[in-house]
Amino acid sequence: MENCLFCTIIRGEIPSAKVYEDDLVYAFRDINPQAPTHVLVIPKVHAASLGAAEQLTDAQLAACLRACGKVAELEGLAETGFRVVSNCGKDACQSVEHLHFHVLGGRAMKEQMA
Ligand code: DGP
Repeated sequence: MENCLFCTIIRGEIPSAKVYEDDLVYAFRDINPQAPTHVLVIPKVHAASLGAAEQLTDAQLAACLRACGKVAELEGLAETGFRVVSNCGKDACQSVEHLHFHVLGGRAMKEQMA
């Protein structure tokens, strides 16, 4: 999508620190990390959030989830653990309207999620 920030990052028009990429998914470091590891996993096809998941194929959605695990492995989090979060809409404080999964790790998380 022309005016979407993350689509612009996928096209390489805005620089990003790539962690992982395949045909369906791009993963890069969050500009404002909230944990020692904070990577965003996004589908290459635009969908605004999980609320618009029907716009993606099952393969595109599955690739995102698989990539979260791959990123965790690449970042050395497979043993210690990691958290995956996807904010959807206003109440969840979604600020970029392109579906993304935050992969967070590198320190012990709090039990409370919200
Ligand atoms: P959310 O609040 O769930 O919509 O998360 C959006 C995340 O995107 C937020 O943690 C900051 C990150 N972000 C915003 N703009 C950029 C950018 O230009 N580059 C990178 N790498 N991350 C960005």
